Amino acid sequence: MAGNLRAEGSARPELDGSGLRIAVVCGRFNDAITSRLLDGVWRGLADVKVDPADVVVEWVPGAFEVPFAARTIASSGRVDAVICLGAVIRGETSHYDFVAGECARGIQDVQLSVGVPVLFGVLTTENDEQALARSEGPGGHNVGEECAHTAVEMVHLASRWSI
Ligand code: INI
Repeated sequence: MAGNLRAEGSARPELDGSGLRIAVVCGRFNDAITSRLLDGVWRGLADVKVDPADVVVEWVPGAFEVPFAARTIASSGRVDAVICLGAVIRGETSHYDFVAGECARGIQDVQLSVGVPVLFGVLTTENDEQALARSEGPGGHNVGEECAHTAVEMVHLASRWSI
């Protein structure tokens, strides 16, 4: 892939997620968007041969709750990666900044402290149009789909370096 160009929906052919156990934590807030991201996750996991029977989906109220759920699940030892989904869309107050910022910080904290890949599939956008453009259907740009591929890539990286 050249430069920073995105390759939407095109998993690297060598990615093989068979046998991996994946959890998805999905925020209900703005669920018109997060359900599209979740559809993208299912497509992306199928691309890389993850068995749907090895996938569990946990819904939480909103993006602010995502890190706690991700930490609980990642610490259980029962999954190889956690994919976090949410949609934080800017409103008229500063609430957006706190929810988006704490969600991103929390997710990074979880993966660094627990040592399990935790994927950031949380959209932080100015408006609905931007969120729709990042949660498209088959063949389009979908951050959930990208996270599914990246989850498998990072699990393999971790296993190459584990003793
Ligand atoms: N949660 C979101 O996932 N997206 C948002 O845009 C959002 N806004 O704008 O308020 C949001 N708020 C709820 C938050 O995630 C928590 O569920 C709530 O604050 C209770 O802790």
